[in-house]
Amino acid sequence: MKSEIKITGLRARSVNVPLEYPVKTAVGTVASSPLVLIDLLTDSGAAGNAYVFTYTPLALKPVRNMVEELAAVVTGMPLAPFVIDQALQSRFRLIGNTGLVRMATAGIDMAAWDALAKANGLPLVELLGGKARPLPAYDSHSMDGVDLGTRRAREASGSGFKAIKTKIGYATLEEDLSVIRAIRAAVGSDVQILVDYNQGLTVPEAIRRGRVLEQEGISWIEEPTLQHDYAGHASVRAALNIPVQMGENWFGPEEMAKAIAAGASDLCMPDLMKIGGVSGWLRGSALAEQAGLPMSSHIFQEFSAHLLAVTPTCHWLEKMDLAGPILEPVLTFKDGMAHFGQTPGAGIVWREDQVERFAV
Ligand code: SMN
Ligand code: MG
Repeated sequence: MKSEIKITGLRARSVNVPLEYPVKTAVGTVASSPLVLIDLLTDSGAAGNAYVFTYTPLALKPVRNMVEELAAVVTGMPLAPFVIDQALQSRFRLIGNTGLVRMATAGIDMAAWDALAKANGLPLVELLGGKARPLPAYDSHSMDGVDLGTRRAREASGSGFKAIKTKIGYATLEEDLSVIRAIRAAVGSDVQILVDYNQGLTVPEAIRRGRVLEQEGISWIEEPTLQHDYAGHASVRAALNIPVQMGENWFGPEEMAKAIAAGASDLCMPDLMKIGGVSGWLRGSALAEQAGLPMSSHIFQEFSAHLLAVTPTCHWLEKMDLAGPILEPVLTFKDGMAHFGQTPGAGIVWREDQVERFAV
């Protein structure tokens, strides 16, 4: 491993990428994909590429500015992700390495690991000690209603996906059921249906609706109540026979550890950015292993494929393409499996003409 490599610079650009389908949730809609693109430059010639997703264009500038502010901190440091992570963690001890700060530091962590893999001529999965292999992926849809929901589900199962996720939390339980039953009729009994409430229900309402969903053959119920209410999730989990899923909103392994201690869920799905990048994910995967929690990914499908392949309790990869228009198609899907690992790094290759087109 080439340890004498130095970081020579850091560039951040912001884009707002159109989505084929807006991400409609019970608590709001993501109409486009605001991304901060990070390039970490090194004296080896290898550059680390990564993006962070800011959920709303309102957060694009602050996150980009934070990344740019950190350029002065990391320039001159060795290309050693652990060293960089420790330096950034200690620098933000007082303010708290959470929220937009964590999003920026996680993006730098991803870019550092990508650069290190490239400098060693390895796919990220191999730098981490693993081997690329096809991974089971589910196609992640939105609060699409009956017509679009069944159309997307039929297309996904027709292209080989063995699981699809739909977002629910409509005004009434009856609407939830009508969408689930229409999708079930469209995909048959061999495709798993996952549902995501995106924190939209109170604990009593989540238990009320969950008890009815138990008859529908649902494979997981995601974020049924407020994401920070670990005790509330544990109450829903105790009341239902459907596995409770959560994790996309854990900022750092520290929040994951608290949720696990509270018995909040049967499954977990950290978000690569919020959990703290590759470094945060690796720590989280150890927590999941010790707790016996199957671990899935949340968006960030390109890096997440490499990380799931070295996650002891590897479960599902979420296919939700938030950066496709600005990336070369390195990660591919066939028969419900994600295929990756043919190029050095995590496989983030900008389509510069499209980056320019969607620059903000
Ligand atoms: C989700 C919410 C917001 C943006 C992207 C994805 C969702 C999921 O909670 O689990 O995919
Ligand atoms: Mg979710």
